[in-house]
Amino acid sequence: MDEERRAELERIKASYPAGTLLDEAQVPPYTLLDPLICADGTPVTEAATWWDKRRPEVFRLCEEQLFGRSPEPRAGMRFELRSVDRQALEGRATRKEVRIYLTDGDLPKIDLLLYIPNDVSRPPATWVGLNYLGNQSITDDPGVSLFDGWVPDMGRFGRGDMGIVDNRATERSRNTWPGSMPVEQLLARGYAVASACCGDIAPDRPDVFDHGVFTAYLKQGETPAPDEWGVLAAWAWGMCRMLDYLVTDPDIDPARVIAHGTSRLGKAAFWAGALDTRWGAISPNESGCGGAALSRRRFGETVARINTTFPHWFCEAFHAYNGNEDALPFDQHMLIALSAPRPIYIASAEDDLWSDPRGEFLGALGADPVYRLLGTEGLAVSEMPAVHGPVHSPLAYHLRAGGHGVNDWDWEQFMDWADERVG
Ligand code: GTR
Repeated sequence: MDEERRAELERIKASYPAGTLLDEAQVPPYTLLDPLICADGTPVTEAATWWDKRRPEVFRLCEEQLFGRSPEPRAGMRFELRSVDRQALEGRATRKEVRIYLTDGDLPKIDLLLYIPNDVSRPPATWVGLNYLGNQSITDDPGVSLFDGWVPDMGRFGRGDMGIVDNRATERSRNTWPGSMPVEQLLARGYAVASACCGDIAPDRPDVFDHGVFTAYLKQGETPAPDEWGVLAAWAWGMCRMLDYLVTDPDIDPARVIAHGTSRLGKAAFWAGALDTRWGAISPNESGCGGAALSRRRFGETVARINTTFPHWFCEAFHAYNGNEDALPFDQHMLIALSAPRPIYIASAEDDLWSDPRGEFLGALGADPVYRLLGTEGLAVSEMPAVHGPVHSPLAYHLRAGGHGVNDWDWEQFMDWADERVG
């Protein structure tokens, strides 16, 4: 490592809170639970035992002690096609706006934006990902409705230029966050794209339980029980309601719908994939703590840190493991295994130490035996690959240069892999 890079890494490390474990040599010894041993000690040697016995156990652990249980959709849930333009984006795509009513009333709802490429010979695969600032923020298409709900004040993040005023999206917020779901690139590669604002499902703030989907299930002032859903589970659940619509739309292929998300939305994408096996593939990028990164390593963001900074994200039961990772009856490789045998792409960035890139790789590696048991090639490597050396097996992994986020290089990899693995 040259001097310049060493200094850069030191700068990155210094930017994290004091006391954060950022040195591989200091990772404490830990024992990784075997995903293929049942709670009663029975080893899982056949796919049927995974499906009938072990997967339900692992699912329940992650459900009751990590994300929290979510309810069945309400009777009365329905879809309203609010607009269709078959010549959107200069004729390149069909644009639909669909409102998903989650009860028989007007609220709560999710406004789904869908683009389908026009020049395709069969119904395409679809990438689904939430956005932060409203559907208008991912495209310059003036036909997209402005989001009408609460969004984070970007000024607080030094981004007063993103068109958010008093926590509302204005016209100036159009196309201010295009990278999160790169509509044009995905369409150009023959994919459909669906998105909705995560804040439409549940605004990312501690008083969230009085807002969004929670209002259909909780009374004002009530909070979920310790094993019931937090915000990440609500986002995942909302993605599944988007899928409920998508599988009814004849313009896309219902068997090839991919759950994508970066960071907190990557954690949600994981849980969406676990909740609902109709997702054809899962793409969690830099999902870190509570996502792909093994909690027992305590590297970067820890369980205590995430539960303190974002007390509304996971279920309350998860807070019992603050500073007590070895007591967890699961680790994140088991969350990853809930997607098996469906293709999954776990991606990290070299300088995103907060997300623990090595812990994310080890999470993927820990899920590999389940993928193999279910008859796939799993993860094609057992050593962490070099920067920009993507591994596009069914259980895929890459490490990108640079920091936290998602960029064009990431998306090129995701699409190359999906071309091959999702068809
Ligand atoms: C961080 C959080 C991470 C990750 C990230 C993001 O502040 O600690 O777990 O979710 O936010 O979503 O960008």
